[in-house]
Amino acid sequence: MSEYSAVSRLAEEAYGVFDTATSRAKEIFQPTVRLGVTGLSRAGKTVFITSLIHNLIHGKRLPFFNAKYSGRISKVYLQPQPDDDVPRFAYEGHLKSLTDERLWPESTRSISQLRLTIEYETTNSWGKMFSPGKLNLDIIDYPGEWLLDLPLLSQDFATFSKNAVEMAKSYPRSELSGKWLDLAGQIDPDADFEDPPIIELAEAFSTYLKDCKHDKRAFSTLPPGRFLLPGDLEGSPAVTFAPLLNIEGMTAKPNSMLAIMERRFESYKSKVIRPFYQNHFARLDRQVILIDALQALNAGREAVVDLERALGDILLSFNTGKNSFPSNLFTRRIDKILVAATKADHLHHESHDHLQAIVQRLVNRALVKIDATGAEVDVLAMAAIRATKEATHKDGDDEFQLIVGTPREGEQLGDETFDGKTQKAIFPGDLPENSDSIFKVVDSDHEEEFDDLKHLNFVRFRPPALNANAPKNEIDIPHIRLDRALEFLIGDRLL
Ligand SMILES: Nc1nc2c(ncn2[C@@H]2O[C@H](COP(=O)(O)OP(=O)(O)OP(=O)(O)O)[C@@H](O)[C@H]2O)c(=O)[nH]1
Ligand SMILES: [Mg+2]
Repeated sequence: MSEYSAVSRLAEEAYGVFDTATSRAKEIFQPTVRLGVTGLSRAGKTVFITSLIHNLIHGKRLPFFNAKYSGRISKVYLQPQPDDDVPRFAYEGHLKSLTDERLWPESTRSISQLRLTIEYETTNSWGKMFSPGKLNLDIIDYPGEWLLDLPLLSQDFATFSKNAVEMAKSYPRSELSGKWLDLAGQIDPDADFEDPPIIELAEAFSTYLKDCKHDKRAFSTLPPGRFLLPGDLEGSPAVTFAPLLNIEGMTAKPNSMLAIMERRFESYKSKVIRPFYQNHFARLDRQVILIDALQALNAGREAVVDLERALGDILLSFNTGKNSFPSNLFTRRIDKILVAATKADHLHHESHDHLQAIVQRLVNRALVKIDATGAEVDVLAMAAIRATKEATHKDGDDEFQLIVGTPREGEQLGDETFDGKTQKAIFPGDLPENSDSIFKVVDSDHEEEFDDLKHLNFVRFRPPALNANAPKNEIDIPHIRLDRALEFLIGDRLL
């Protein structure tokens, strides 16, 4: 069976399971939006979902979320989640760490979900004759690394190897891939299978992927995603393989190194990627992709180039690209995608639109590269939780726009190291109104610095002081533009 028909059958199976008459009937009586929230690790998924849930249930400041602002939402509450085999999103625990300890939630490394029900008054007079509107909102948090695996479904081991090796040989990843490539060069694909060299090679390959991830140039992730976060699979054959060199056109001899690698690669597809695709991805209706654009801008040109590439890869999975063959099967359902640059509270509000414009341009460029069609894509610069306030400092005729917050312990700015307890006013600098200079650097084919960004001061802050002892419904989580995100994502389903 060709790769194409393999994937199209997979898609049919997935829709066959979920698009049955019963589930369609359920959908009429219990309208549900399945909202996926993803982003590479540390992008801000957990913080975003925690704030979104809290603000939906208790929020008071959501002027651009029409249904709420116009008073049509009567009640929002948590419900038992629909899938019993998926971990629950630990909303209460995350909220507690934010409010009681002023600590950001711990990193979450797997999928989780939660269901909210929104009761609202419809604007439609026909609807009003029946009962108040009710919308279930299923929120699914999953690592963006898993998304980057989806293109592997359409690849065989030789293609996967070729892509991975090409990427590893190109600068700057070539600085990190030497050990693995050397070892790979010593493997004879025709030799009889032996576990120790495969384990050694797979470890060197994982180390290379992890080094890329942790490099200060903030590279985004390369597949296979579970090599970074293997969880229960750690040590199992499905995550113990690695790309091989020069195997194009080769037919694997039985029981050879190549044969075993091919088999394990196929197991990874069938045991890891395919269940994620069928059980979760294929069932999403709307999607938020969080990106840490500020971190990439701060890290320099390579990081921005890499972010743009990763964004293209991610958007491709949502079938915004018509060239990728499986893509048109992927997004039968997803009709709206929000790309949100989180952590805009690191900048003064005058720069928020500039950040949004930079992200819009990154997204447009990524969409052009993948020849996009399909879902509606919107872009937002926002902060799910606003950790800073704003202030102005006057020095003679000059006015400086400052942000005020508690920098995290150990953060540095100039000669100062912060203690994590004291509130500070910081001049964050502003992003240029016109991003041409930034993209000129991005498009240059050599190491170059962002001259326009040199004056920026990025400091990571602790969460804001929230009134921890107050009843939950009185805790107001400040945000930037979360209401606009809500309006884009579910506003049309609350009419
Ligand atoms: N100031 C500010 N910082 C944020 C915001 N959202 C996230 N952060 C920072 O980004 C870090 C990562 O946020 P998380 O929500 O845990 O990110 P994640 O995508 O869930 O990360 P993983 O679970 O590791 O994949 C936090 O620890 C905060 O330091 C925000 O709205 N404002
Ligand atoms: Mg998380």
